[in-house]
Amino acid sequence: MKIIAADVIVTSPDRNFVTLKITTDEGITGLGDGTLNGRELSVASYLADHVVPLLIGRDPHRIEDTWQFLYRSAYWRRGPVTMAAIAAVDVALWDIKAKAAGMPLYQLLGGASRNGIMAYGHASGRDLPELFDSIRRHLEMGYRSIRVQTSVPGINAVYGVAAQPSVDGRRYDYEPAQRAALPAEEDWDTRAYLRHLPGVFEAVRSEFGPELPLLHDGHHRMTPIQAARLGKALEPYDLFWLEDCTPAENQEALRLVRRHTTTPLAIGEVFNTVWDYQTLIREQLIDYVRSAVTHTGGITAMRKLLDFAAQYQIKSGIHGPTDISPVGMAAALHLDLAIHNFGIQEYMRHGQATNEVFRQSFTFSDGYLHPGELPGIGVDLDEEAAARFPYQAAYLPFNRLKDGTVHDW
Ligand code: KDG
Ligand code: MG
Repeated sequence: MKIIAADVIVTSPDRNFVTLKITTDEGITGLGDGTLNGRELSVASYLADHVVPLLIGRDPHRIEDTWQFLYRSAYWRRGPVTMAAIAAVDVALWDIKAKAAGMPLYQLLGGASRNGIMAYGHASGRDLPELFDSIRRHLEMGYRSIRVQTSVPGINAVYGVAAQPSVDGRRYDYEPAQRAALPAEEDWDTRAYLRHLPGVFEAVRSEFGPELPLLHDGHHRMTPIQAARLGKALEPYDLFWLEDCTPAENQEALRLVRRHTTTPLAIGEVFNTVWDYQTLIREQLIDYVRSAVTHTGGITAMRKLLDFAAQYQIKSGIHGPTDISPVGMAAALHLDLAIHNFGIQEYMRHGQATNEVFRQSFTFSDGYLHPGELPGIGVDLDEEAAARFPYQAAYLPFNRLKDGTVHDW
């Protein structure tokens, strides 16, 4: 088999997505997700200008060789743009291989290790009644594990808090990227957040009881000592995980957090290679790996990363917000089903327009996702529908403290 074409499709139903479609001389096609929120056109150019010409004529079955060739032959390694582009190629090739084998991808990865994939959804509220409503709505939608984000008195706009309740899947519960020429400015105050959050979890636990798995995302905003304090304060509320408690560019910083708290820690949605996790995994400084298949070099690299984590009893918690396309999401689900050290999968749901462009076969019921039994990853792209939604500039917000200093968002 030979690759005869590779097309980069940028479409914006509800939000921007970058998809690579690889076509072979046997008529089999494969899809890969290369969406990088707010930097979509850079990945599209990296693929179209520098990767597609290298793919034509290659044997699509040689996935490991293609991965190593794209990673090493560029000379310039790693980084979100490069690794998202490599991921798009890698997932498209796995899609082709599984279609050629007539099997769903998870079968090629070793077969199912479980019946379904436990997923968590995003509940949020500006105050406790709104938060409780949002949790109840998520339970009604079938979620059995819930991420809890809340407004903080004194801060105008906080990551993860929906401004209004979602209706009929027509809008996301929370979509941070905004369609505009410039990124929006938000505000932040870590002391106010640290004062407020434990009381919120106390209220949620007393309303919903001890069983419900609860998660929280700190979104990189704390210093290590602040993160240590929050982890300790949240211990009575038995979190499933505290995510991105600090930006982990300094992996050693997690030693300090770990010394002070037994709250489980999840890190890595902005990471893109196994090297970003070396100290975190080897010293067991985290409990869950948050990388996305889309941002960490695809199935090939994620499998190696998660196998490394497995040796240290660290589990998966694959990133699955709306900026992972249905293609990236489906790829994650096949991996989730196959690996032994599965932890949980984030599942935020796409809007109606996205579901028109990407026809998916994965299912969600009673808290569990399943990738389905179609050969390949099980997602089709309707190119006519995609063409109806051209790219629109959209950016994630950024933060400033009260005195005007830029802070991590
Ligand atoms: O593009 C940024 C989002 O992917 C990120 O803000 C979502 O933190 C996130 C999460 O945990 O889903
Ligand atoms: Mg996060």
